[in-house]
Amino acid sequence: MKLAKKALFAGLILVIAAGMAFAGGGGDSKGGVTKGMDRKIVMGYSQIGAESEWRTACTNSVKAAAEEWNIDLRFSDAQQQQQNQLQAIRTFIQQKVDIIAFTPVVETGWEAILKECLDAGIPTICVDRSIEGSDRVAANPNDKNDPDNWFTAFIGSDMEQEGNRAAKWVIANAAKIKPGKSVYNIAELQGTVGSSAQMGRFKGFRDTLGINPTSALGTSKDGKFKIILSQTGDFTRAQGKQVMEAFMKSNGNDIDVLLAHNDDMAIGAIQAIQEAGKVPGKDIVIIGIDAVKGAFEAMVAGTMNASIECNPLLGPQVMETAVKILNKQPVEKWVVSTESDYDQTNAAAAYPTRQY
Ligand code: GYE
Repeated sequence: MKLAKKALFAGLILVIAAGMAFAGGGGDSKGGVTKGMDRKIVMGYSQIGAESEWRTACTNSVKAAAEEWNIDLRFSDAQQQQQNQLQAIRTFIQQKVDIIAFTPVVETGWEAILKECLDAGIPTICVDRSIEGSDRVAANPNDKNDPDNWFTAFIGSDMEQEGNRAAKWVIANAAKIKPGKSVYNIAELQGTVGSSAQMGRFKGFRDTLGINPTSALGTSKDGKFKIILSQTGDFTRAQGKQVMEAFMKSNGNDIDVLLAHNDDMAIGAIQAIQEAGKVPGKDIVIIGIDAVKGAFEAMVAGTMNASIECNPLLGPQVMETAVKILNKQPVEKWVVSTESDYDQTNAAAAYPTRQY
């Protein structure tokens, strides 16, 4: 710990010195240039899109941090399409940017483009969602075929743990809200299929409940929890509502608990539940993930029960890591976000301090 602090301190001095050099020895610029560079760092950033409140907060954080760090940001919105991300990254390579940051919409399909980045000598940072190898350091740093070398750092949450936390909350609270049931039937709205956020939350939720993590539907070993419906709503409010409408039509009287892989889908589902004549937060216990403002409003209003925080304010860490990488300073392979859980017992108190 002491050592880590020292390293951080030394890093900060270097970063400050670099910033001062760029600002002509004065000002409070935070970085933006590296040793031996007489211009701003140029960062290409491939964002997924604007599918949720969380994503908007993440984008705003990245843009604000780039300004604060005096980094020239080339921002590209892929509108949910991996193809657009690949194209954007290829353009960044052609433009010879100094560093590339990207949020992979899904986990797979990155090998070729990341090898192109390696060949061009452009380091990459994976933000928010991960790809294979995000928590491992390669045995041989020069082996291009080892996925552990395909990007330099990953900055984001532990999605599996978020699934664990959601399940823990259900185990501790479902019976308080709907007492006297021998089995709690669960419906699930999954995120974008194949994304690390969807896969991690799917597995973590089942693991903690004691349900087979390799299948969508199933019953816990103790027989108390049963996932009876599970479908993707692609992380959007509109699709969350649409899928929940179908769930209400087929099983409206059977659902006790809803897990939504993000708050936007939970908020869409709340509407569908109300339109089907049920009381969200009472007839159906609702848990979302993200802890965006919309979820706090719903928790305070009583229509949503809990939200597991996932921190989107990753911009400052992305910029700090980029400057370190370009200064050839050591960085963590995975910078894990720290997060909290919220429900109706603490939502009102926390709401005024929420930044997103
Ligand atoms: O939970 C969801 C978003 O990847 C963690 O993507 C992110 C997820 C987030 O659209 O709201």
